[in-house]
Amino acid sequence: MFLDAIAANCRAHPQKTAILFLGGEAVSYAQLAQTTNRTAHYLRALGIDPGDRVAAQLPKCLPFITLHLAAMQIGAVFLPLNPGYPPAELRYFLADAGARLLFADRTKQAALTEMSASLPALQEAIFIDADAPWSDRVSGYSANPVSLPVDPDQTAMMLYTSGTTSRPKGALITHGNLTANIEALHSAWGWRADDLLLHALPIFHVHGLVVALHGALHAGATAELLPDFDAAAVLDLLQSRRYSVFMGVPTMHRRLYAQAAGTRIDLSFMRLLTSGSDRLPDDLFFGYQRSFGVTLLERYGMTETGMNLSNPLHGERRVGSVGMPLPGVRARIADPATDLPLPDDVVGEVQISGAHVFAGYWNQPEKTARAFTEDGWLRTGDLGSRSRDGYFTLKGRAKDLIISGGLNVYPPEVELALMTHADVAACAVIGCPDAEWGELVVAVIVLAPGAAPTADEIRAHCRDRLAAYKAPRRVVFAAELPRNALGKAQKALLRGTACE
Ligand code: MLC
Repeated sequence: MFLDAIAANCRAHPQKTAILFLGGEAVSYAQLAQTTNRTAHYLRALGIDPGDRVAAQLPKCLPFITLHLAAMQIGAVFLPLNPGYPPAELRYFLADAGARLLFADRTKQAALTEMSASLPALQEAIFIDADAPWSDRVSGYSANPVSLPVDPDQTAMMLYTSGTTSRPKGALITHGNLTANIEALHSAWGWRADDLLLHALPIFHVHGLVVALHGALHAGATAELLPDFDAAAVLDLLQSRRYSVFMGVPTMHRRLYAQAAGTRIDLSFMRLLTSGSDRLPDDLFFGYQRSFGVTLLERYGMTETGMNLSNPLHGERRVGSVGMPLPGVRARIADPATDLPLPDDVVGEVQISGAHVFAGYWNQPEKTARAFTEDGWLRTGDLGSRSRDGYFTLKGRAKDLIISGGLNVYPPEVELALMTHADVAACAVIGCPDAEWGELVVAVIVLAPGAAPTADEIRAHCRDRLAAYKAPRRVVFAAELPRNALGKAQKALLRGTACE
């Protein structure tokens, strides 16, 4: 399993750097193993049993990583949470998951203490100073692994994804899922022990955690972590430290390309530059070839599955395509109405099966059942087609979803927040195309009679209730919303009028 691979790397080269926090501490494989083991004992001493949910709303730091690995070691369920969630959103995740522990940044203590005390399942909220040495906190515990057998079917992580019609749901990712994913990526992308990864992604999503960080640790490679993405810093580092691997979302690649400003910067020494979490625009694919002398490798995944499809490491990386199924992954294009497979070159729903596909949604048997076809394939909600030679191309979404900067935003969630504003009589949230962000969240609002709030007031209202990336970038006031016979807002029409 994935954890066994890390343990083997610790034995094979204990002194090698596993993780370097750029501008901060270096952590060897031996230190990572020891700190993880001590943290596992610490969690046990706090009363954490297999299956208990351990939540972390922390920046990119060693405590986050060791809590993640330690929770998995003892069969607990790790629940990573975006530090940008305001208390109202955080409360929902903790309550829904029935989290027993929350680890949060010390700076959040005042804002979260009262909320966490109101959650009956939450035994304790532990506030930590992410910069203080984590080893101090766990130094009193044994450095040997906790010997609790962990089964591949046990849940390792719970990752919240929003829904088109409901509040966010916790996707249950098992140890077997993680292992299947990482082994597939290891062979498809040729991960090597001498790889050097520049990690500039958030660490609480599949992309940054499972694809990038797990990938490096599983290979026994070194991951160098930046706390945030900054295009100038990343471009300098890629050249000066000669990384072999970098992974990003299209918005990051757009900024790196803009940073190069048309000059030729040779990155051809890099082994692997990937793009994912949103579709890669063609001009960026070609722009990278011209500016950096590299061909981006585009791949396709989702929270519920990790990675599904990828362009090849060797062979044709096809512009506009997300490639072919990874080893162990089965992918098909099916008619979304009947779930019957469609011929090549016909657009239908992308459906996936394999050992990497999640176990279901936490406490949501009906939603889990709806996510799968009768013959067990996962309905991704993404539309696409497959070429005769096996390359998949995404063509849109069957679901009402906006992707902005590689983050999924579900319009109904934003609409719910907007409707709690007294001045909003009706609203529809749409995604408008944007060169940098892919799409921007735009709210079209019909005001209550006599109301005259400013767009900034509306945005501030959303930001109090939702993470900043979900808040509308633009607010358009309208006299009415175009509606269909069923009374539903016609978003396709709105996109035509409200997106400039
Ligand atoms: C930040 N903002 C966003 C945003 N990110 N708004 C919309 N969409 C986003 N993705 C907000 C900020 O809060 C800020 O608001 C304003 O936009 C400008 O911020 P910024 O400083 O320019 O943004 P930055 O912090 O640089 O973030 C941009 C980014 C980041 C691209 C680096 O969004 C990012 O790291 N994206 C990657 C997301 C990711 O990892 N996705 C993987 C999901 S897993 P204000 O109001 O304060 O000015 C998955 C599966 C798979 O999808 O296949 O990978």
